[in-house]
Amino acid sequence: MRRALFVLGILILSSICLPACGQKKAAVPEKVGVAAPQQQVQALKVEATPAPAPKVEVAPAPVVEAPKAEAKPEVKEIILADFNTGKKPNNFGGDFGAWNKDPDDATQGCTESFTSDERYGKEGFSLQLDYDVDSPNPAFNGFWMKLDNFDASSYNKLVFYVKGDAKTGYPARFKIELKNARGEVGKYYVTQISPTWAPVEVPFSSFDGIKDFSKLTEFTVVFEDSASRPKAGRIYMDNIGFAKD
Ligand SMILES: [Ca+2]
Repeated sequence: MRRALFVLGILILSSICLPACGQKKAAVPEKVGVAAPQQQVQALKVEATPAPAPKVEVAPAPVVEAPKAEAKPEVKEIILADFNTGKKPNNFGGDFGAWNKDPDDATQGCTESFTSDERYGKEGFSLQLDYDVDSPNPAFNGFWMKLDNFDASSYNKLVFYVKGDAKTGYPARFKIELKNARGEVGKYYVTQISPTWAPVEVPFSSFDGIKDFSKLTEFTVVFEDSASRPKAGRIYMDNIGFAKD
């Protein structure tokens, strides 16, 4: 009986122990055999993991602005005298002519005439002024043009073209004046004289002695014995007017 129980106990233990031992034995090669490929797979996976793309900072393209078309200031201009008819009056009916300080002094004087030989532009005439201030007496003379209360308040400068005559000689400077109905006389010295036509622009603010340009009565040119060298010479003028820019 004891033996039978012992055998039975052995059988029971065997039934419990043997499957567990079998599993242990089988687990050893299984762990070893599976572990290596897993590491390889993991290694491969690591290798296969795509590296993050390096961030390449791209500098922003410089903003290139299209060149802007330069807006030309609108120039408003009116020509009072282009002398293209070759006779008086001016374009607005204003009379003009030469004047002399002392008509009785034959040694000095100024005369006006028209010429197509030295005109500014392709047609018509220009104003020719021949002056002589070579006198034993104080001498000055020049040119006048009536403006008939012309309202120039919407403009801001007097404009004209001037040219000196290289054959006769011409002054380095001469005086111009703008007079108004208030009795103001604005003065300015022109120095842009050369043997070629030169544009002259005199801002109203450059006239000394006049503030009101709403009723202009006269424009004058003055050749002075103190300022004119040579004391006798010739200039040409054309396209006298007003402009605003
Ligand atoms: Ca002309």
